Amino acid sequence: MYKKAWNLISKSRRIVLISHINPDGDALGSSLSLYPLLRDMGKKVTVVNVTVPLPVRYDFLPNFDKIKPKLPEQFDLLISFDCGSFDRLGIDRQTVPLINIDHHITNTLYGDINLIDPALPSASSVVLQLLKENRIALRKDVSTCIYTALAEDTGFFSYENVDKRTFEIAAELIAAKADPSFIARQLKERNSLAKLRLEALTVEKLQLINHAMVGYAILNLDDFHKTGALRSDSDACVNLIRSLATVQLAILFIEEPEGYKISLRSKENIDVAEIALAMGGGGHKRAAGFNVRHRDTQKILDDILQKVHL
Ligand SMILES: [Mn+2]
Repeated sequence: MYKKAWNLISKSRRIVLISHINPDGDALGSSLSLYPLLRDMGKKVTVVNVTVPLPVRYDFLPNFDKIKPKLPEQFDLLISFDCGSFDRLGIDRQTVPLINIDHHITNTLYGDINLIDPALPSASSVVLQLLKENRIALRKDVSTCIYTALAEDTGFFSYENVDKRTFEIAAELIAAKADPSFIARQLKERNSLAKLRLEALTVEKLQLINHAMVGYAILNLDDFHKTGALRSDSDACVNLIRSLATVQLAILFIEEPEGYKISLRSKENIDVAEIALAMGGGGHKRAAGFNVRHRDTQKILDDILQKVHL
């Protein structure tokens, strides 16, 4: 499959690299990682993410400023990154071939070629595998993007998806000039005051139920206006809820114009991917999410709790 994918890439002239809406470090890192390589192969490459504005915390990634919010007029190959289902790309169906590069266990295999490996800790690790299988040499701009995506998706090498192989991948990337300390500083020590205020508000609004094993908070549109925080800042908020000692399941309701986005995080005993999938979303065992198109938060909470055995 990796050979077949690279053959298709080699044959294509105008390539679009696209990642999921409300992108995280893996989405942007993995899509940007191929940009300089394909461009230097003489391809016309466009990196697309339909989210505006993009989370600025990733602005240190090489070629971040090249990301466009819209598809170009013409292209002959689409490659998607870190995206479990086609609708999360935020674009219409296309007639050109699609290579789907991902590691979500819930991936719907919507590509013509699907490079999916749920055993890998990041979509960027699947990209690395693609490069290795095809003997493409790493370089600093590429390894920086792949490492950033890996660090973000493993909670800086702390989640359950971390194993010996994760560190071997990291070591390869560091050997190819990715700078762990530089990347960690960019991601961890450039918080906005707005984000810290949103975190404070989350703690203020935190509700604990089921013997404090479930923690949830509801962030309204007004909370984002009031603090000036971006939607992407809410990832840190749901992780903050999970960080409480008693919490096994963290739920964050993020209000949207037509309903809520629900972010789920868990510790060792609860599979939130299963819950999210049952609610029409997807994700990983310990981090997943879904969307609802109504505002009955009590019903959403009941639906979630019904699927959990505490
Ligand atoms: Mn990912």
